[in-house]
Amino acid sequence: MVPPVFTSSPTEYRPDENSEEECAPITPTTKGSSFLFDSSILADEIVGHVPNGLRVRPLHIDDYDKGFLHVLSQLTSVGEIDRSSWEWRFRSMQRTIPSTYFVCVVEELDSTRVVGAATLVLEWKFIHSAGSRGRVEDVVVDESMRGKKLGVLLNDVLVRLAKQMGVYKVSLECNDKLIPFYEQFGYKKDAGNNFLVQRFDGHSKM
Ligand code: 16G
Repeated sequence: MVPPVFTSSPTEYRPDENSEEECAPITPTTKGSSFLFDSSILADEIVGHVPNGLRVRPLHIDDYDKGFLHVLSQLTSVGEIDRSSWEWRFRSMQRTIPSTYFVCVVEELDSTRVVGAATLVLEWKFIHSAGSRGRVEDVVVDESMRGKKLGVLLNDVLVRLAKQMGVYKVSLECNDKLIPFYEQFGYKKDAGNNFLVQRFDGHSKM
């Protein structure tokens, strides 16, 4: 049985008035950890079957040296991220309360390389009884590992994780040609709703 982590219950989070939580501490489950989130959240029921030689785990602070950013660069622009920027971003994501960032990676055990990644972001709301919405982001598999269904593995993990977290919906953005791929995990075009964007990075997409 996977322990419930955060449900949509508004009673779930009750910081002690005298605690130091106002300055965004590391959450109890990640205190002293180098994982982005508590690895017990990725229990067998969430992860499912993983091919031999691989494992699915939370992002780790050492993944800076294990190819995580190289994998992300196969999705979009990553830019220059030095080690201190990496650590700052990692720790700030790790400290969110309630936990917000669930970056999951596929690691190749022999090489300890990161060969796939996908992120569930929880957006905490007032609507839906102070509930949360899930957003699936930055799903990418290293080019050397394509065709092994690691994208399916990661998406299955994130949908199960989103349900476990108690989100009222989970959504993602993708280009037209990937719609059939994502439909297999239960996503549908949201009839009548559209994704609108303004870009400030000078990139345009057809
Ligand atoms: C895709 C990704 C999105 C990512 C974006 C980056 C999935 C399901 N979607 O839409 O998460 O942020 O690409 O592209 O992985 P951008 O750099 O043009 O925003």
